[in-house]
Amino acid sequence: MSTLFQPFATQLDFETGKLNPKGKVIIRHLSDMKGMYLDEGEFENQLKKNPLIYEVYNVVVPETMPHIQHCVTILHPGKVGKEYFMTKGHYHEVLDRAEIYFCLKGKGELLMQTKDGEFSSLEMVPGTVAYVAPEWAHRTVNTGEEPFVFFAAYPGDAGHDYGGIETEGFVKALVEQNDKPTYIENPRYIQAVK
Ligand code: PAN
Ligand code: ZN
Repeated sequence: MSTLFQPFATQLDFETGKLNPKGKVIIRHLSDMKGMYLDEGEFENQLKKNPLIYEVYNVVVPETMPHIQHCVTILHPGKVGKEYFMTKGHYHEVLDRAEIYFCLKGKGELLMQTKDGEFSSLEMVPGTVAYVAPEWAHRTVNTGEEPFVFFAAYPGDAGHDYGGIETEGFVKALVEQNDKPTYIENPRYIQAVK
């Protein structure tokens, strides 16, 4: 056998969104998202039950170039007050690394922003292939009533910078108003210091 990295395949179950083999699993509960939801009282209330918010199944490949990281996220339905369940969101540690999101199941929104405070969002339904361009932070939000499942692929060395979003927050938040997902300005958003 050559010294080259060997090709391999992973099986994705379209029903559950899970991978086989499972790879590296990341499970985030509400308690992992302190300070991220607008309604702090409702956040504290729901901490008693500490619901599962999302699961990420990562295929294990080296976190270096020229490899391609790939994974599936299962974002569960629910709300904290009026605000829909969402991922933490991040910039890539190597800021100019892009990413592709491919929606397999459920529905949601992909929120993106730059360090200059520019904001963009895309609706995600099964079949949507979204391009997260270089330098855009990204967060997903489940606006539906079933799990929102998407596949992602990104350069091996991208890494994740969560600190930026923990400090800044997102420009906008997605809340239910008159039974519809509605964007509102996030009063706690602070533009990044560059
Ligand atoms: C995705 C995300 C995944 C979970 O695979 O990592 O959806 O979101 P957070 O990482 O923000 O918790 C991705 O964008 N990877 O780069
Ligand atoms: Zn990413």
